[in-house]
Amino acid sequence: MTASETRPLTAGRPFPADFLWGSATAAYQIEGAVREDGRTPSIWDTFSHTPGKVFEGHTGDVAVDHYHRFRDDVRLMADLGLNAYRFSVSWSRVQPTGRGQAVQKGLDFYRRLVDELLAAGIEPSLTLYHWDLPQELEDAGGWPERATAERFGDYAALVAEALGDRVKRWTTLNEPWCSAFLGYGSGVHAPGRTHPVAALRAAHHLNLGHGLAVQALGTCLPASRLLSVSLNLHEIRPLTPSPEDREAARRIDAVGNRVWLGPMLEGTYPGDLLADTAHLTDWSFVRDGDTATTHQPLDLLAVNYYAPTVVSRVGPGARKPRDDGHGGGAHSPWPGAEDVAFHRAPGERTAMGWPVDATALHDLLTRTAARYPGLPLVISENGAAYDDEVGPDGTVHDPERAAYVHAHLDAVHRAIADGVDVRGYFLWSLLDNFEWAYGYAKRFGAVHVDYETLKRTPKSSARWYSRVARTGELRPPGDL
Ligand code: IFM
Repeated sequence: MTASETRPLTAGRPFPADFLWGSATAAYQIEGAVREDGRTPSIWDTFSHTPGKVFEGHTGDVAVDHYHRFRDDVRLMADLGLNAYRFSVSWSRVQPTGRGQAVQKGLDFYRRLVDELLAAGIEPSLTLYHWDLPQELEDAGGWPERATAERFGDYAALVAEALGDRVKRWTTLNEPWCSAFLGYGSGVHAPGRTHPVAALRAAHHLNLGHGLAVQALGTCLPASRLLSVSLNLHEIRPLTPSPEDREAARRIDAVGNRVWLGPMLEGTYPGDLLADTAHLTDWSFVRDGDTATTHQPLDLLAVNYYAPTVVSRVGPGARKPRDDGHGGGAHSPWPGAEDVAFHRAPGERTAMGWPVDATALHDLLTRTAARYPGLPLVISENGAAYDDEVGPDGTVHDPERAAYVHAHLDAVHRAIADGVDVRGYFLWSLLDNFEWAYGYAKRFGAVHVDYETLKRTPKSSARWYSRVARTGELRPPGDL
């Protein structure tokens, strides 16, 4: 029995005193103001304006207008008692062509945002890249090309020079798996390309870009900096204990998780990944010295978790369920795993159709900590979409979201009790926002946004999370 299993389930669960209680967002999902102050299109502007790519043609043109309302949004966080906020910088707002001079107005926006956060006692946590590549860099070849990684290193230096005096917590990439494999493999994300080799090349250049960015941040930032990367690590479960299904799990672990963990944290690509994809590429785009560059010291590993991945192996010609929770489509985002089928775990689901399973988060944290001892973890995203409605009295009652977050925070607490060093939790998301290919149809916010008026209304789950953050103690939603 582990330490965590000996606690009574009804007791309040105290978290470490310096635990970060945050919320998270990303630039394209909330900012709007896409043509203001020198910003130029990113791949998501182009993609969302391409008919048929995003639900009902929704775009991030206005999003939730955070660019103009950031002071109100910081006040909302302060009112909720949060002590940390994770946001991303829009590359095309601060360096519109993806190279060369910075645009001061763009940088000034982030300076004002950070100053407002610091004044409110909220620690900023800055992500350099949350999927919105400047379109000009995509036109030059995008992430499948090495030059994009080099540009990303330069961009990291530019942002660090501008904000390094104010921001201590820096994350290079958010969920590079989505950038590479949904963006260039299945094509359900921008830029919408569908070639497995382009996706693998993109993965390597994202790893390389990460390494170059960490080097640049190390040079430009004071020693007190904390550097990380946010990975959507897949907690993979074989459908049955059969050797075939375990082999399917191994393949997905290789192309879902170890394609990042290997080069970033161990300085090498996993041999089994190279073998699984040998029919597609010889990986000659990885040059001598690259995996030394990708392998840079990090202060934290940031983990995004929503749901487990259940897989089985299918024989040639068999019907293959493709419900991996990433939008389906004709093209697979899993190169080298062509004979793997995806299954939805039974039981409760969120509005995304994703199963609710907090035990998988505990397993993911303990397994990751065992593999990388001494590297603290932070949950940089966790949360759930539900079909929230505004009641006749103007309030939004979302008990399912509070229950989801409670169960996952309980899993984090159990992991900490079991010896895992988890430093914080960032709820995805602060606000309802543009959920990529789903447009505004899926609401992940703790704060409801009326998309007609842009009015913000904290949901009941936000009030519950606020009590947890203020007291530093987890209690079930019904107890508060
Ligand atoms: O909205 C996204 C976010 O941008 C990245 N992680 C998953 C979230 C929910 O799909």
